[in-house]
Amino acid sequence: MRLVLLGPPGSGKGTQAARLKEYLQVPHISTGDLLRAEVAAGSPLGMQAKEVMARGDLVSDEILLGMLESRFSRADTANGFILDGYPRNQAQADALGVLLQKMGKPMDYAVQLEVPTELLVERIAGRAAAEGRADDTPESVRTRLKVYDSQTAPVIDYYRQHGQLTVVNGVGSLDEVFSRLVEALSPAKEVG
Ligand code: B4P
Repeated sequence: MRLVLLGPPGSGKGTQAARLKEYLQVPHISTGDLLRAEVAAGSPLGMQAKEVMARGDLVSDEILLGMLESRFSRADTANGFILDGYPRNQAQADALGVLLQKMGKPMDYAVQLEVPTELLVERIAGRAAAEGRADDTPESVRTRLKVYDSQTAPVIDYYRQHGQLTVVNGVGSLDEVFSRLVEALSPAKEVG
């Protein structure tokens, strides 16, 4: 199954994708994780991305598309993938459409995790205390939420207009949200 997980920062995309990957037996591709790995490795790409990410802004579309093409070329994506964190703007949504069409592998599902803003802020503050991620500072979180509203929310409307969107309530325990996702995806899992 080829699944795109959408939702604001803190909505649980990364958290749920880690569980869904076991359930669906397909790899979890997080553009945030790919970028953080580049930063940790100190690669030229990572050096370019580091500041942008810490501020909470989006890394360039060109870098993201190159990273994604290279990840999709790996054999483990043959039976599908869970894409988490991409697309984040309309240009990325268009690029993803073209890329999947070129590969002859259309997307099966775009799932939006819906969570109210107050709860997002609370969850990210919890992670900041536990993990100290460089972009979980209050200032960066404000920027990330603004960027989401202005650039990523329109992508959700785009998938809705194309009849490709499934909305899942992301409020509740990790198990509750996971059960809702499994239920929402079950017709697609049956047809493979
Ligand atoms: P991401 O890594 O995608 O970061 P994120 O949006 O915060 O989501 P994440 O998946 O990590 O968190 P989750 O909601 O699971 O992006 C980071 C940065 O990378 C971006 O700002 C940007 O700079 C760059 N980037 C990434 N993709 C890009 C792209 N396509 N284009 C350009 N730039 C890009 O979880 C958050 C917290 O909530 C966790 O602590 C978790 O434990 C908690 N939580 C989750 N579910 C919960 C629940 N049900 N109850 C309680 N807590 C819960």
